[in-house]
Amino acid sequence: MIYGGMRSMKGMVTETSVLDPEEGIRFRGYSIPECQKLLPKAAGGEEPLPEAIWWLLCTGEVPDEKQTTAISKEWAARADLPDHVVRMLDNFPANLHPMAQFVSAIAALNSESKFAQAYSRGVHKSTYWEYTYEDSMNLLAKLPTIAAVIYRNLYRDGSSVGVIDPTKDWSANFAAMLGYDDPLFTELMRLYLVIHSDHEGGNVSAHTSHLVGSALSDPYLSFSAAMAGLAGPLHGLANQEVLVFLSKIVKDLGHSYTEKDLHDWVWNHLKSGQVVPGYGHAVLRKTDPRYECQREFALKHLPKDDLFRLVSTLYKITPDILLKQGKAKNPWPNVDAHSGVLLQYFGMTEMNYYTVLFGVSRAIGCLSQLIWARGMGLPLERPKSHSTEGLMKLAAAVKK
Ligand code: AMX
Repeated sequence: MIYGGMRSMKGMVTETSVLDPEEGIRFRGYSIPECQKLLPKAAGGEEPLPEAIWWLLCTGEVPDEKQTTAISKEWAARADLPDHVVRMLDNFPANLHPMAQFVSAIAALNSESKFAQAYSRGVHKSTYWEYTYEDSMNLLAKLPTIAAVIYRNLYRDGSSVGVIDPTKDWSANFAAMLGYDDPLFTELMRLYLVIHSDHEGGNVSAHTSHLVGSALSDPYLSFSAAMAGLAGPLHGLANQEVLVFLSKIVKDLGHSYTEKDLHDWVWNHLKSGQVVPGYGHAVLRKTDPRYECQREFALKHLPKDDLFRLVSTLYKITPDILLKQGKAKNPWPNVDAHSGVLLQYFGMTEMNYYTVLFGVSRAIGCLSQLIWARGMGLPLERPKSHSTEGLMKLAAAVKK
C-alpha cells in the first residue's frame, strides 16, 4: 500500500460524500439519479442546480427552491473580480495553459481572504470555519468569472465577460459569460457542475486542498493547490486527453470504421505504452455513474452525433481490450470519457479548456470539505513516511 499510492488505505474523514467501488458516488447519502430527482431545478429546467448540491454537501440536507435561489443570489452578488486579478489574466501569454492561468488567478485572490485577515487578527480557532465559509462563498461566486475571462482571452476576442444577471442561476450566468446562449448548453452546465463537484476525500484535488488547508492556508491558496493537482493527466486533465484521443482516431479512421478497426486501433495505442484516457479508476470498479448520466443526456439530446457514436462504440469494445491486457483493475469508463463529446456538440471545441470547467465544479466539493475540516478542528495533516531501508529492517524483524 505504501508503494502503491496508498490505494484503499483509510486515513481521512470526509463528511460530504462517500465513493463505493461498485455503486459509485453518493453525495450525503444520495446517488446521482436521486440528486437529479430531488434537488431543485431552474424554472423550465430538468437538471439539478449546483447551488443545491453545495447546500446539500455543506448541510447534509436537501434544500428547497427558496434556499437554492438564495445561494444563486449570493453568488451573483459576489462575482466581481478585483482589478489586479483581471489585469494579471489579461497579461498572461496565449501559450500559458488555461489550468495554469486558473491556478494563478485563484492564488492571487488570496488578497481578499477573510480567513487570512481574521487569523492575523488572532480570532479564536472555534470561529475559523466561519471565515472559511465566507472565503468559500466568495471564491465559488468568482470562479465562473475567472474561467470566463480565461476563455474569452484565449479563444474569443478578449472582450469583457459582461454583467452578472442577479435573477439568473450560477450556471446560466456562467454560460452567458462564456458566450453561449443555447438553453440546452446551460442545462448541460448545470448537470456537469453538479456531477463533477465531489468524489469523497482521497482524490488528488480534494486531498490536496485538505492537506494544504490543514496548514491553515486560506481557502484560495488551498484550492489553488488542488487545481494544480486537477491539471494532471491522470486526474482532471483526462477530459482533455480523451478528446485528443478521439481526434486521433477520427484522423486515422474517419467516421466509417468497423468495430474491428477500432479494436485494432486501441490495441496499437495500448502497445505503444499509453493509457486509454477516460478508462479505469483508483477506487471505482464499475462504469462511473457520472459517465452513465452524461450518456443519458447524449442519448436524449444528441443521439445521432458522430463523436457520440464513437464514444458509444469505444464503450462496447474497450473494457474487453483492457481485460485482455490484464493490467487495469477497472476496465470501465470514468467521468472524463464522456464530458468532452457533449461540450464539442455545443461548439466548445477548445479541449485544453475542459479541465477548467471540471475545476469550477470541483470547488463545490473541495470547499465544503474544507469548511467541515475547519469546523471539526482537524489538525495539521502529517503522515509518517518510511525509507526503504527502514521497511526492509521491519520486514526482517517480522521474519525472525
Ligand atoms: N489504460 C491503460 N492502462 C491502464 C488504464 C487505462 N485506462 N488504467 C489502468 N491501467 C494500467 C495502469 O497504468 C497500471 O499499469 P502499470 O502496472 O504498468 O503501472 C495498471 O493498469 C494498474 O493500474 P490500476 O491499479 O488499475 O489503476 P490506478 O489506481 O493505478 O490508476 C488511473 C487509476 C485512473 C490513474 C488509471 O486507471 C488511468 O491511468 N486511467 C486513464 C487516465 C484517466 O482516465 N484518468 C481520470 C480518472 C478520473 C479522474 O480523476 N478524473
